[in-house]
Amino acid sequence: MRFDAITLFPEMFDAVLDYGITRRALDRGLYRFKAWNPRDFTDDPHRTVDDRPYGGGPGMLMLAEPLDRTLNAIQQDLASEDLWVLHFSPRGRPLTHQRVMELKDKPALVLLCGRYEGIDERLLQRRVDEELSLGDFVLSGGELPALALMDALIRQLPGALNDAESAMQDSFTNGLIDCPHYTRPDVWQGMAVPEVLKSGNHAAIAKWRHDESLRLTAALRPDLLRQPQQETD
Ligand code: 9D3
Repeated sequence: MRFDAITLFPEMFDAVLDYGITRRALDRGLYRFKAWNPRDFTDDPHRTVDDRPYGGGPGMLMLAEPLDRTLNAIQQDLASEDLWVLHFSPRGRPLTHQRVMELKDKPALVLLCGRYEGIDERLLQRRVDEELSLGDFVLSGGELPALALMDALIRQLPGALNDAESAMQDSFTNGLIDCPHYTRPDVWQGMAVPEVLKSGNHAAIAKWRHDESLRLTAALRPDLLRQPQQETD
């Protein structure tokens, strides 16, 4: 799988790709990543990527032309491969686990990250396949949402997780909130670990964990109980 990010801040992507599971997956050759800076596709001395909005108002917009040229360069770089262009935007559809699992089947994702007040609408109309949001709160740009999608997607690629990580993931993506977890010591600041977890009775432990998942889901996310259970893949 291949990711190409269009961003004014390419270094932001190091924050995820240099560490942990996402780094290990890169080392294992499970995906490729390239960041493209639209500033490199300008031809004026100031390397201008933004301008003021027609009609007035605060803030600046990203120019269509440098982004169009960047997309053309990516298209050339990929040769025949089919591009799917994602634009991260507050107006997009909120990202879900289900959509992450579907996007896994795309061979090449382009992650278009806006800054300032956004992007000239004509570029979006001409080049974007899908708009995604991370939720109803305001960020400063599309880079963090793009990184969130990459992280969510890369950990689903075959071979990205170790056996233990995979087993854990399988039992916990069932649409319920995870049960509580405990490690040593046995008693910490007067609080003991639930006895059943030390009983060695695996059936009792499994039942306790499931009951706790249901209890926490009902208390914290009752909305999850009213929709069909989510599948892992
Ligand atoms: C004043 C109107 N705002 C639109 C709701 C302007 C505006 C806010 C935030 C314009 C751009 C941005 C930058 N945000 C993103 O690029 C973004 C985002 C977000 O802010 N929240 C949740 N998901 C996303 S995905 C991209």
